[in-house]
Amino acid sequence: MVRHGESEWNQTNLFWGWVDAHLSDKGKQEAANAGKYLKKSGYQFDQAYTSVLSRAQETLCIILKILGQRIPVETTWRLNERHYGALTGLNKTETAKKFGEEQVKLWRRSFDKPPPPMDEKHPYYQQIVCDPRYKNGPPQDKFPMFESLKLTIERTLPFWNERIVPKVKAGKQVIIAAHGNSLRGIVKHLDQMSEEKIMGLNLPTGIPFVYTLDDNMKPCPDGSLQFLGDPETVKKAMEAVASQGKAK
Ligand code: DG2
Repeated sequence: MVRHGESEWNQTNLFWGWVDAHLSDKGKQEAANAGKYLKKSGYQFDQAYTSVLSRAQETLCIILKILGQRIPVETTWRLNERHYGALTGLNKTETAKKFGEEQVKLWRRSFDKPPPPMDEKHPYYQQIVCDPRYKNGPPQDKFPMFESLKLTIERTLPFWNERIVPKVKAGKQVIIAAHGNSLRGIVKHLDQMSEEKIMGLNLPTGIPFVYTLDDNMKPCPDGSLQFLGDPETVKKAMEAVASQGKAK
């Protein structure tokens, strides 16, 4: 699995959610580094999965190009970033100054406390709701206006169980290029992490992590959340993501 490389909005520290964004130059470089690391480690994949958002698709495309692989790619809104509701488009530091770091941490990392909903007057409402990439779902009457991690997991897991699990059980190697919070949801599920523990997990951009699963789709010993990268670099990248919500 890999969280997409830095996007233009990660760069400017905005809540991004379902707004589409492209990779920044740094993000393209991160994706290329991820591809090189995977190649050096000997990875080859049979099937790829990604969200309907450009930053995840561009990351996958760069990685597969470096691996020299053309494989089936399935895209789904169910792997999208969580919907950040009314926070979408706001600067994370400014939001922490206005509402306090604790509140922003709860909005970003709590399991079930959602951000305030996006209403029809929100500057990104039309762009998201009318985007043709959502013509195959979610259904209009269930179109989210906000999502907590809990709600994100509830719409990601059906795809995991119905589309990804059968491939893995058939012995296929799969790669998932998605987002900080849709991937945190999958990690929480696989590692049966508590609500408290998942609060402390910040996934860095563009650093792949590997799960090796047994026949019951449980992580094998040492088969859980193995980052492909120098541990010090991974640690710093995780801390940098956590500190995006500081009021500094
Ligand atoms: C970020 C995650 O999503 O933000 O929507 O702002 O993975 O698509 O860049 P991504 C966003 P945090 O939950 O880390 O604040």
